[in-house]
Amino acid sequence: MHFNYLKFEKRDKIGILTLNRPEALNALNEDVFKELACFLDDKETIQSIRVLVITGEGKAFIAGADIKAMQEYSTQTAYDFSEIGKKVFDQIANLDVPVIAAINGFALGGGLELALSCDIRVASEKARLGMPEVNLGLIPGFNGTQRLPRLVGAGNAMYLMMLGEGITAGEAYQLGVVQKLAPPETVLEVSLELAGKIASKSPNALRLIKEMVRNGLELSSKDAGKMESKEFGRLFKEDQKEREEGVTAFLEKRKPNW
Ligand code: DAK
Repeated sequence: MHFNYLKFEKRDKIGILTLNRPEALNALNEDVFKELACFLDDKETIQSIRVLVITGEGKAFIAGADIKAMQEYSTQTAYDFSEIGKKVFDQIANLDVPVIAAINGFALGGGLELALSCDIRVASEKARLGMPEVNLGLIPGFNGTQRLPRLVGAGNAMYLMMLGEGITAGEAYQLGVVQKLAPPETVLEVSLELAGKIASKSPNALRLIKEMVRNGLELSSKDAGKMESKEFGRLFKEDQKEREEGVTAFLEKRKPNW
């Protein structure tokens, strides 16, 4: 598959997807979204990896939605942009494999929203993150108004969205927006190391953890608890090879093979 704005490579079982539009700080326009949707729809590629790492080429992760392109939007093109953007963000959030955002630089607006749709965020100590939409008379429109408060609480989310100022990676780490910091230039390396550890775990358990957390956030804690018990019970069906292998490997004092 040929892409103009994406690069993809595989290192062992880890996929590295790089947004490659550095001249515009990897800003998201419709073409970038179309390529992302196409990549994420490619089941064969996704099934061949255990973890996906998303990063940006150059000095930015993603500096937001493309502000220049927005100038020319009609009602229809704005609607199309919104539809494809939301599709892509949901594709990332619902991907069967864990997704790590390796935030190498600016992660602003739609760029931070994309990082929020990933499961874990690693950031360069020099990165700046923020939701500057309010400065443009906009609001975060790719579910950021929902994902951010679920991650950091309503007060912190309001603070970031209402002020529209960027914060340092260190501040983002303290708030819980980012789960790990890395010295500049090593963010990909640190992310890959983390991805490698995760890739050694049971793929089925990883998929279920992701499903339970994401679906559970939409349910009452009572219903979420029921859902978890049901899935936990299903792990003890006879065809659950990974659970069988994990437990057997522990008892045989060896590494599981899945
Ligand atoms: N869009 C388009 N181009 C951008 C861009 C962006 N978001 N950010 C940077 N660029 C371009 C710059 O215009 C410049 O292009 P040239 O002038 O060279 O042609 C090039 O990238 C390099 O940027 P700078 O020269 O500005 O680089 P600096 O290091 O000086 O500054 C910066 C870096 C990140 C502080 C600055 O570029 C900046 O403030 N960028 C804008 C950040 C921003 O406000 N981002 C939020 C965008 S609003 C929607 C859903 C969601 C959204 C919209 C709609 N719907 C559901 C419909 C989301 C909205 C947003 O994300």
